[in-house]
Amino acid sequence: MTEEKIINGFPFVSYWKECFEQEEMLSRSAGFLQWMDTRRSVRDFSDKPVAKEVIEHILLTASTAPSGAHKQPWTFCAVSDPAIKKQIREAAEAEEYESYNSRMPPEWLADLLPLQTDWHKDFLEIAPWLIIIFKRIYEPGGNGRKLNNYYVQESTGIATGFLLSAIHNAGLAALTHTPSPMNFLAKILNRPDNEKPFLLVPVGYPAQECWVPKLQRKTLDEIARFY
Ligand code: IYR
Repeated sequence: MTEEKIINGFPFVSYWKECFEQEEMLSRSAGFLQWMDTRRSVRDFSDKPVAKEVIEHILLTASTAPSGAHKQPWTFCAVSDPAIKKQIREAAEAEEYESYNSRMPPEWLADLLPLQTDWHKDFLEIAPWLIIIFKRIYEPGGNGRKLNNYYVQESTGIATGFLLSAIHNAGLAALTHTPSPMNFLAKILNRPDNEKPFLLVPVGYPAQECWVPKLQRKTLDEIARFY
């Protein structure tokens, strides 16, 4: 049972968490690794609809992420309206066309070759949902006052990680898409000045025929140092 008490004038609740014996901990951590390792960034989506309630659960899961001073400095815009998706695709493709043809240096283009990406972004109209994550760089405090948020970039990044995990857990696929520059998203979605686009995540079922690059993840030796 949750207990409550006041510490220095502020409400606290007792925290209880199920703990596991060593053996179960090992098998759970290995199982989660195996499951998360099946997540891939997908560019070939099916247009099969996904229930709004599923998206609501995914967004609420993302919003369980920790954040600086618990300010939760994020807004998620979930778009299923075909007319808005079309607008987003057209604006994204216009930026991406410029990027691929004149803005990205040869080294960057060479790094992207194994992914076989280009400026065409059909998935922005095909995927049933586009989730656009905005970081809230401040909170409007009334009378033009701006209230602080903290570690906005880190907090929004963590929430996005939770979002991607929740999408994967639901059995859906996603892409972390970064059209650059992204300001057109704030305009199309009519977002206020305190919100800046962070990432565009198409969500849906993978297409019946869906290909992803054959990638290798770094080994533990390459990513970790134990002290
Ligand atoms: N934003 C472009 C280019 C791109 C950049 C990186 I770094 C990628 O990992 C993949 C793509 C695009 O989405 O095509």
